[in-house]
Amino acid sequence: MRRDVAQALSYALSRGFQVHPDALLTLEGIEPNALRKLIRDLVKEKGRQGAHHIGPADLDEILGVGGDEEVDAEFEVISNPTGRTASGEGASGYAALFLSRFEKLKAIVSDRPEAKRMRTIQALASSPPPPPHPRGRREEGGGKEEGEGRRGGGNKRDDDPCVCGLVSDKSTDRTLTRITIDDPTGSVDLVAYDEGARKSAEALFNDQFVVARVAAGRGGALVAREIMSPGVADAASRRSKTDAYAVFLSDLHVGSRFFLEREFRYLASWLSGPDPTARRVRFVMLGGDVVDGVGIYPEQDKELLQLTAGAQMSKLASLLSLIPGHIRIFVIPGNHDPGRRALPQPAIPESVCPDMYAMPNVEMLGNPASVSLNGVRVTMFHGQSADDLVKAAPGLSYDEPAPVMEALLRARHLSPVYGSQTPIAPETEDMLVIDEAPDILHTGHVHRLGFGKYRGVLMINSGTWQSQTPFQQARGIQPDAGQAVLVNLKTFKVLIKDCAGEAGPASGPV
Ligand code: D5M
Ligand code: FE
Ligand code: ZN
Repeated sequence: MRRDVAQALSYALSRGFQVHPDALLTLEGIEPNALRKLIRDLVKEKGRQGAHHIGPADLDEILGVGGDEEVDAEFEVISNPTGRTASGEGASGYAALFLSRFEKLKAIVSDRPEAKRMRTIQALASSPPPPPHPRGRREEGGGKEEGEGRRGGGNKRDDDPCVCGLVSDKSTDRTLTRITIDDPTGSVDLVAYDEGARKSAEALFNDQFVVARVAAGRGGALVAREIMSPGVADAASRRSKTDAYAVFLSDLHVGSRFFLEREFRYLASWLSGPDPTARRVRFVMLGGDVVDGVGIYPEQDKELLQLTAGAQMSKLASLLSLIPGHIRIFVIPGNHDPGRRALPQPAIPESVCPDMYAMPNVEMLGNPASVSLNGVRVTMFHGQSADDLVKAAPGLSYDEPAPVMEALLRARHLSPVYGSQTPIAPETEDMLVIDEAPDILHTGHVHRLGFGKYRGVLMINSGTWQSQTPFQQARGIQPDAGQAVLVNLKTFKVLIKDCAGEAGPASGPV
């Protein structure tokens, strides 16, 4: 217990008061300076009433807790895979998934300038662009770069045809990068020579959607002069009219011996307390791995306190019930949570957590899901695909989540790589395409805090509430644990509530 809380308690006890344990939790959330005055006022007031018991309701009354009335708390679920999953079978199922991916993304780029010059791969093969202008080649010095050779030749870049498709192969050597892209009409090999195109080609992920501006090269080759990922348009983000806050958390891993229960309780009591920011919090977003699960990795039971998924979920429900009821809590699953493992994941099923579904302020959603909070569009995704991206791109790492999130927004897909680590179900609709750019993208999974802005999208990777596990230690993963991320939905200012630091040193290992 914090020293000042212990002092406040002994002050109340010395005057013949009993203090309910839940009231103590609230006291833990009050700043030390305010606490002394508060306990004296309370003892005086209750003494006048002839009562000698201090409960949570007394504190709520004196603190005026219940949230500031003038802060809006409107929400709407915009997209949620629960009840919409309709997996196909085997190869034909995946063909339908990739067709859906292609069509959705082609529609997304249909308002871009390149769209006017878009051809199908079949049309490009049957009437390829004209060969490089001879004079241009001479000027380039022996035609060392076919694509660039046309520059001096008078052919305007605006005339180049474009194709789009999903990347099915990529290879790179000293002088060029080759990519193969597929659309429903066929497949084409493109080579990228010049620096800009090569850089873009090298940053592509397998199975991601891409647009290429092409020209004829030597010997019938097709040159990619420009390679464009769909990305998101640079738009002003939608904002809340009032100073409502959302708290972003993920990877609680309730059930694990390493779950930071004390720090989480500290956060819940802070949210219940008088702090002016806490009183404006209206939403809590849980980005998956809410429990540690069962049988997720070998010999996991040695690291568990609750040995069944049901017991872990009940424990989570009891902890979430410490968060005031006027705060709405959104929960999506991650790779540790009960339910389907392949993306998109429906919500954690009711059968394993009836008490979560019974809570009036909890919304159980699938992964990924998008919600509007006071008009601000938030896309939540656990972030499993970070494993694939970190493996595929030498420039990306587990330590820095923001560049990984940016790569997802550029690809306009939450899990572009098929057949690597992240399991993806053969849905007839690809629900992992980012149909509409969010104002906030929230991910977790890598257990690190990370923030960034990409074209007006606020990117938040929200760390963890689990201390370093033996697996993470072996991998050199240093988690950011017990840090709550708060966002003012009107200003988009980000605050970090360091619950690990403020809750004080742990009393000892569990
Ligand atoms: O992920 C916990 C941490 O471990 C997170 O930093 C990602 C990392 N992780 C998860 N799976 C792997 C594999 N297979 N290789 C390397 N790193 C991994 P969690 O989902 O909580 O177990
Ligand atoms: Fe996790
Ligand atoms: Zn995870």
